[in-house]
Amino acid sequence: MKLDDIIVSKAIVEGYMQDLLDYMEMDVAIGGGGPSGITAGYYMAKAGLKVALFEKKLTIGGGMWGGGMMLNKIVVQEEGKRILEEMGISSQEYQSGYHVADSIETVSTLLSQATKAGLKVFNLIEIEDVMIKQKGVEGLVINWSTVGMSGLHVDPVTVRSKAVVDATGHPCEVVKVVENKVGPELHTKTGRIMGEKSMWADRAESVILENVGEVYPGLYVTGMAANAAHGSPRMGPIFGGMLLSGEKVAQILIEKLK
Ligand code: 48H
Repeated sequence: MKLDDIIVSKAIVEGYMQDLLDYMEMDVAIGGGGPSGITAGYYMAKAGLKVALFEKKLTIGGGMWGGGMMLNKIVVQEEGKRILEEMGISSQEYQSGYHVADSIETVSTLLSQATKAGLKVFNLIEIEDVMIKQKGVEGLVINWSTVGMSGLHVDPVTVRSKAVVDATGHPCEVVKVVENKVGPELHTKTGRIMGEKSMWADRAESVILENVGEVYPGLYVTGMAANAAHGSPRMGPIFGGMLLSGEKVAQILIEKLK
């Protein structure tokens, strides 16, 4: 077969633009491609919602690739083992209730399952703002990550969604944007981002599911962003809460939107 370079280029440009146009309007837009965002996307896509995930980095997987201190293993407690099994991720029981999995297998399998279920992933795109109208948050304002990195003054574009999920981890970037715009109106105890507290895995993992939910009309939190918004501790390299909180936000939105 004789190859035409221009056909290769056209295939990429047309294919990408079709996807982007298709996702100008969707049910749920997820910000951040760590374990909680991918898991949320998996369950929502599986339930038939139209859902896209926007990740500012080249790679998807957030803080999971490096396990604990670059030792690429993660621990999942008993409650989260069910999700590892559903995804087809292998793990070994280290001590009763502590399951160890390979972080590379976990990220790659989660992502594979989520995209096969119908989650659309856009990498290299940064969320720089949200669209707030009468109903609350009604979409995301996005730009190429490289625009922000290079400090270029280039205006973003906007995508519409019925709900937005902040899965940006420790910095809870989307909630931060909303707090900056609306002031102390968040559905937290103080109306503001309360900030993550110091390491306490047991407490962090037991409160995370209570923290998952709507923090402003149309804006939901999951994963580490949920604990950061509500002032709960961090948990280190135990990932059951990330998987379970992704599932929980998906359950809330499936019930609301289906
Ligand atoms: C687009 C963005 C933006 C933006 C950030 O940090 P993550 O892995 O998030 P979680 O909550 O799924 O998982 C947290 C976990 O990895 C972790 O850090 C744990 C358990 N820590 C405990 C501890 O004690 O340290 O992923 C968030 C993703 C990243 O890939 C970011 O690049 C991305 O969000 N992101 N994407 N637009 N503005 N901001």
